[in-house]
Amino acid sequence: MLTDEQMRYPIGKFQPPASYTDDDLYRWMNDIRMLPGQLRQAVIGLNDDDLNTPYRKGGWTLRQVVHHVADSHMNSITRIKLALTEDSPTIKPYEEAYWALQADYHLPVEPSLKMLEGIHQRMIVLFESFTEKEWERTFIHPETGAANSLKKTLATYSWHGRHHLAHITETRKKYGFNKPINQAFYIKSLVYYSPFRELGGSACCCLIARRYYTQTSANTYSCSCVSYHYIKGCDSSDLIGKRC
Ligand code: NI
Repeated sequence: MLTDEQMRYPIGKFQPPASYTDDDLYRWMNDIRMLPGQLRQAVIGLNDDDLNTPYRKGGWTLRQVVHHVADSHMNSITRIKLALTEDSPTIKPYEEAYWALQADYHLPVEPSLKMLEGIHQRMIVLFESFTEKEWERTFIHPETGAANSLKKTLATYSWHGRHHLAHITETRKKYGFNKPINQAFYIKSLVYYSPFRELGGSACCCLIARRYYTQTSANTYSCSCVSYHYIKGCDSSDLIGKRC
């Protein structure tokens, strides 16, 4: 179990990458693809009291963490698009500590999970379209004056998502929120994932379907697929959006 101090950076601080190989970019893009589903799974079964638990003394509650990730990545995609469409623009920072005190941070986490699903789907389409020229485009952060390339931005938000995901998963371990979810609602996540590298480059398919089961009586469950991610080139298009 991590101490409060270790909980500040449960996966370590962000280290600017030493390299940006194709494999590095591919791995970070996968992190972006997976995060919305991983976050959804991380909070499943948490009640209001659980969500109002800080991940460390004086830290944000799990609820604030989820809303923060949505706000942060919303700002990120704005910066990405500014960098794509303007010549090294200076972006607008925001006061994340004060954002986390606004009324919308008391909402259930669902609105922010939905935001992240949409934002990450759009981020991935952008990243997949990039050539070396786009990866090298930059924006300026006014606090440091430094130019941030879009490939560094990808690395940063891969880390940022995993960093906050760990706040939630480690807090669940700490407080025993991992009690078996045997309530009216649970989630099963199905991942069909075939990296195109392993398929010789000719085919790629990634379908992440999340099925929600709602217990309707002692022995019956209703089920719905509510979201999925799909990577171009997959010939399993008959699976897309299929109800179960
Ligand atoms: Ni953050």
